[in-house]
Amino acid sequence: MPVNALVNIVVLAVMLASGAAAAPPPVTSQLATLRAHDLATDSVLLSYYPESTFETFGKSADRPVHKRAGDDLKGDAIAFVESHLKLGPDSVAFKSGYVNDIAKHAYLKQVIKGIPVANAVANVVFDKDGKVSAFGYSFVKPTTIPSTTPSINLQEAITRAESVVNGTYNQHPATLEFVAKQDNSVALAHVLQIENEHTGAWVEAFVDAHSGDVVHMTDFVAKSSYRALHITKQYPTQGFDTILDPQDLLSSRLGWHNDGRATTTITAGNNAVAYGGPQSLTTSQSSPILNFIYPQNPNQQPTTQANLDAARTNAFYVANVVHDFSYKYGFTEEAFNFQNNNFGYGGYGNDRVSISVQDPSGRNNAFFATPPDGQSGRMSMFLWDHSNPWRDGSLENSILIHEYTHGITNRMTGGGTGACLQTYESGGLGEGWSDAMAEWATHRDSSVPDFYVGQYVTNSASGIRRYPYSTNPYSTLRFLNEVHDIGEVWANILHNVYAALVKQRGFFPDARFNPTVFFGNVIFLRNFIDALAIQPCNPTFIQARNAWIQADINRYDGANYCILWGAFASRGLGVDAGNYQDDFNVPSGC
Ligand SMILES: *[C@@H]1O[C@H](CO)[C@@H](O)[C@H](O)[C@H]1NC(C)=O
Ligand SMILES: [Ca+2]
Ligand SMILES: [Zn+2]
Repeated sequence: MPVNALVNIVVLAVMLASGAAAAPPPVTSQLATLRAHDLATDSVLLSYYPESTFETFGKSADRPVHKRAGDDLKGDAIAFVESHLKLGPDSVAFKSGYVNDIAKHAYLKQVIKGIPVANAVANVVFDKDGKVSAFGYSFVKPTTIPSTTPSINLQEAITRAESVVNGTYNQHPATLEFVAKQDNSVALAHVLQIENEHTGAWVEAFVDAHSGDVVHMTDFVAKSSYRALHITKQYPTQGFDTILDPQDLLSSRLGWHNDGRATTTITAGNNAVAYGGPQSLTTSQSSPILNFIYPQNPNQQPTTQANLDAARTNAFYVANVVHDFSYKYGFTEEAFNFQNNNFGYGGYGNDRVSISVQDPSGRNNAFFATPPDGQSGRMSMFLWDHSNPWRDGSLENSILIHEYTHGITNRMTGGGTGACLQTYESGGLGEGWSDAMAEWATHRDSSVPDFYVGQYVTNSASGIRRYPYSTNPYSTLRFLNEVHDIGEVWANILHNVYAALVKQRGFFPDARFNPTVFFGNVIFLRNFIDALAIQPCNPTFIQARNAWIQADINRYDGANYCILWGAFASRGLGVDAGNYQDDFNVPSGC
């Protein structure tokens, strides 16, 4: 091994955290490239994500055409990236990809000396004619490359990661990868997953295979650090319904209680399992005739058997409904969704969502952990103690939808890795999409009232966000370094996009079941889901907006171009917005 591999000591980006305070605020320019992780060792690890470049090609005739004629997505994508970025052969590896009704998506990784670079990725979108319609990449040109032969073995790396993360290696197969660092070097790393059921931690740790330091981390858990606000009494505004056969058999082929191997009569099926207790204890409730009628008694604690059963039933119902309608709009097996059995339609199975209702590991919160395709998403729902009796997060649909949507956005951005919404800015987009999806699901007609999250669980009129929807424009990001605060800005932008589309294109009440009609609320969710697959890894607000514009061109030939631009521009994301400066201009012709 060359000597310089040993002396190339990794400069760990660790800073002392002040007591219990959260990670240090990044300077604005780093919102899009960094994320701090608090470590068990009372220090902070700054993970670096090379900035993504994102090109969209609209419908201009001279956009890049791939050079091959075949129907070989892998070969076409590699050929395009290598030629477009003028790279030598063997610089790019295909990671995942799929074809849907309007586009072909390929997700790739940069390769150096035969080893993939975990955070240097690319995605190419081809339209039906094989023309490139979008291209995102975060490739690097490192100045230092260590030896590709590890100096420390996997077992040592596991021991190191377990102590730094305070958890246990979960036996998911480890890999050896490069990871690009902020100092323009790459580190050779053992990449392995660490979990801690008691703290809810679930990360992918990158342990430098030469120095033994943890140099990078993927956090699979989208944390919801909800704000506790003043408590004003409020009753749930909607009563319980008795819902018959809600499963959509076009999305869930065998219904909600059959995974192709067995039929269940409990809250367990192909898309989700909901049970009371911690994540390790996958029990579920039994109901002999699929008759989940458990009246909730609001005057008793949520932990009574009847109330727990009501909560499990509701969590199972909501997760399956979101599975079914998001499937219709493109979150399919091939697009890395959550199902045990994929019925031969591609993607990895055995990853239904595992919902722990009244999970004892936390309170006044909820989590969703999104590991890569093929490992179950984990939704942890907690009790809330702002009132007496306490309230159950699993009885507030908006919180369930918010959490499940973390799974959708984390899986669809970047091709199923769960590793592409890691920066502050993209993490904030993630929170925004989750609220926007929860809002989308509530609409029953063309009115667009203010939207609140968490009114029930907090027993307060204002809920858990600072505003029902934020009136702050894009430039507010300059002052924010917390993903939920950033998410409020994006959720509000999408709230305005939704309102503009519904105003111009009308409202279709059966949108959950029919994504093919041309109505505002349908167009909104189409572009929402389509854009996730188009945008680059760790997108910025600007790139997320550009992916929406391109998505509309791909599916609707840009029919909503000016509506979208008008709405984005109204919140500061106009054509000349950038560097956290607002711009309110729309393109000429709009
Ligand atoms: C480490 O994990 C244990 C549970 O496995 C927990 O009790 C403890 O508080 C954790 N320590 C830190 C510093 O997070
Ligand atoms: Ca899957
Ligand atoms: Zn969230």
